[in-house]
Amino acid sequence: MTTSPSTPLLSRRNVAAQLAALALSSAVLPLQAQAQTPTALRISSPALPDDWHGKMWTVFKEQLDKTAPGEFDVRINLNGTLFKQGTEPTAMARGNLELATVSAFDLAKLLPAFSIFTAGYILRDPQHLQKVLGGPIGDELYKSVADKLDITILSPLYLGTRQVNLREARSVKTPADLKGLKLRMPGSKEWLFLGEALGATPTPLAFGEVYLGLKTGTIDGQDNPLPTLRAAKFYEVTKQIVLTSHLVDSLFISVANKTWNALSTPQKQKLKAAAVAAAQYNNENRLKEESQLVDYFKQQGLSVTTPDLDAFHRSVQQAYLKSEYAKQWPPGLLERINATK
Ligand code: KDO
Repeated sequence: MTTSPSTPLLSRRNVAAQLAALALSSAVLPLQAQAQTPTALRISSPALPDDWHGKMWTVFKEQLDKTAPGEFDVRINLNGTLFKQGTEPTAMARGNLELATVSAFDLAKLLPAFSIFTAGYILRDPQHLQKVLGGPIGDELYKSVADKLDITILSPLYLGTRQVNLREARSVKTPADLKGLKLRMPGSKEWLFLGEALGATPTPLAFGEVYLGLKTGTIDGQDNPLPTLRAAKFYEVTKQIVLTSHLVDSLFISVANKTWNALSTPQKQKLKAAAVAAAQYNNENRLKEESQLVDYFKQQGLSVTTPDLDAFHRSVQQAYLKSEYAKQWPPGLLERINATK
């Protein structure tokens, strides 16, 4: 058989071409595979769509769509439609949910050290919150959350400073003036204790039922930050806001470890950056709105009053320090929080 002199060259070219094609396909395949099966990120939150910590999830999604196109399938479920308020950490630990905002109250149920952030008048203001939860104290606590609860905290955020909001106006100077008042709180014992520490009769009710509760009078009041009063329209069914500023409240953007551990390092960085951007969007807007809302509520006909804040501080702090909660705070943690400037 005669072979053409060009055959070896051709076949060498063929082999080289095949090898190049192979290398290309193996480099491209994982990307194609990723593009075909984006990681599902279901978000569950009780936030209202018109509240900043509801809107921030769109910021999160848009940022991920830009930085990691086709890698994630972000689905935002607000109004507590996917999981009930407060059940998100368990759903994430069980692998039934990927992302949520969880509160210190939710975490305290499972990790008692966290109850320090459920106690009234510990965090002084939004800046203090940011320094404590965004610094070494936060990092240490997030590590135990990851180890014990199987969820990873991506970013803390400022939910706002909680104020007491009443259906009927009354004179409130000290906690004694709230005696017998049915103050709605979310339904866990940590929340109910806060209501009790304020001097009221705490009444558990889910967030979604508060408007009607205020309208019909099954509750006499509720506590929430001013932007939430606006977004949930509680000002339509209440007559007074008492500026107790009893809790500088936070939430934590969290991801299930099952999801987190399956991500590549660049994906983890992108997810965290998107959470930080979302939190920042929430914080900036919430702070700005908080500073404007007193005037707005007055225009809506509500009376906005300031009680004897020293009396509230003293009474609430004593209630916590005497409680079972304080016994579970790691030694020195309160002092470190107080010393954070
Ligand atoms: C509420 O039910 O009062 C509360 O403010 C508690 C928070 O921890 C958080 O769940 C919040 O509701 C929801 O995100 C709705 O704003």
